Amino acid sequence: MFLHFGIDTFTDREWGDGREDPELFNPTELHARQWVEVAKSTGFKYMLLTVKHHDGFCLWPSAYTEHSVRNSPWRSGEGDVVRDLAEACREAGMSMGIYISPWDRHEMTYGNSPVYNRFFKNQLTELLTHYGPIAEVWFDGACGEGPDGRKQEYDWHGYYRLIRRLQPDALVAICGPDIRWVGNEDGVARETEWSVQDPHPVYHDDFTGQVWYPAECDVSIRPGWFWHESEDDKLKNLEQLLDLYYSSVGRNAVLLLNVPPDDRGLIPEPDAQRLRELHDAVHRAFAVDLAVGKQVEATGEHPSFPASNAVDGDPNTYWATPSGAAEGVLQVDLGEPVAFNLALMQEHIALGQRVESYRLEYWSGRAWSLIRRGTTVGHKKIDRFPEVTARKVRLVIARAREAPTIRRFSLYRAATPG
Ligand code: FUL
Repeated sequence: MFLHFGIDTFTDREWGDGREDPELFNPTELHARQWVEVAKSTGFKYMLLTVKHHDGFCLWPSAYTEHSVRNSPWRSGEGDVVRDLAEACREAGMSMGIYISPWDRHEMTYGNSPVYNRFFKNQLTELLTHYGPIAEVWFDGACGEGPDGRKQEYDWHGYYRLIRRLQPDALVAICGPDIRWVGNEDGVARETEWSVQDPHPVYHDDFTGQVWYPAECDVSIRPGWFWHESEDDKLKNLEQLLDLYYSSVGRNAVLLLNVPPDDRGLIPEPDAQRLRELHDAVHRAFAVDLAVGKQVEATGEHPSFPASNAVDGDPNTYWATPSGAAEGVLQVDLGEPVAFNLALMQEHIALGQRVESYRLEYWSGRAWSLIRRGTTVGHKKIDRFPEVTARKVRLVIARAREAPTIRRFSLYRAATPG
């Protein structure tokens, strides 16, 4: 869950200019536990808070600036939103990440590169040492200074080294080496989505070979990233959110869905309600795996990794073709004609991402008929299609970079939403 919250929440803007008075920051009921409760009960895995957006206003009492919650009336300047969220996450067993904007419109030293880099690293150090484990550091790439604006050379390598030293398990996202921005803010991955990528120019300059660099899809439940009263009735509907789920999670990516707290400091009830609807719909769709435990046959089966591993319901086992065999067919006999409209596939990504091209087919009684053609699978691929009723279904892997490894092949019948 992405949480855009800050001075913009009180000024009705998307990008503050850094001249906002900290006096404006005054959430009346801020309760980070409510954010975490909403997230946890609707299936989210981690929280990512805008601890500093482009306006430079810090949600924690940074010792390096006056532009923070410390000079706000909220809790008489004694509050710390980052601490509140860290505690709520710890209690709930939820991970927490931070979005900290490198572009800082308030900070006077911005543009004086070495000085600002020191300032930025000092702020990172506060965040990475005072709040327990940080799972993700999210660096967006926005800068609206324009051609005549201040020019700051970021010390990316220095930032990464600092993060690796202080929080070795933290993933560095977007302008960073671990998690790749999918390239749009619409929550939509490509049909072909490789987690294996050429080295990222920001970081892997001197690296030859390929890197594991999976995609994350960020998108907001509302038109804007920050809360605006005028958008209270402009939430995405269930169908739109389900589409986003299938076009991100269903395409080998992570969905980072933004749900902005309001000026009370709470996630508004309509947003929470919409998340419950999404959670219920996803759970209903994937409640019964129609392929699990069914009879399978395969052409291309490694003796130690039989095809039945793909339908045994165990995420730790997988079907593999013999070494060097970059194609294979997994055929499932459902025992009787069964209706389904979703297929879910997963590769055993501990061995990399390999599948380049596949087909889903069903036996019509006379011939194999095409349901869907696909390219990449990766961690997870979900295909949606008009309902098919058949007893025999097969996954034909037509091409792979190495012997494919499939840890899951599942079929479902989802109700159409609405
Ligand atoms: C961008 C920012 O400019 C937007 O305001 C928003 O925070 C988005 C997620 O990242 O870079």
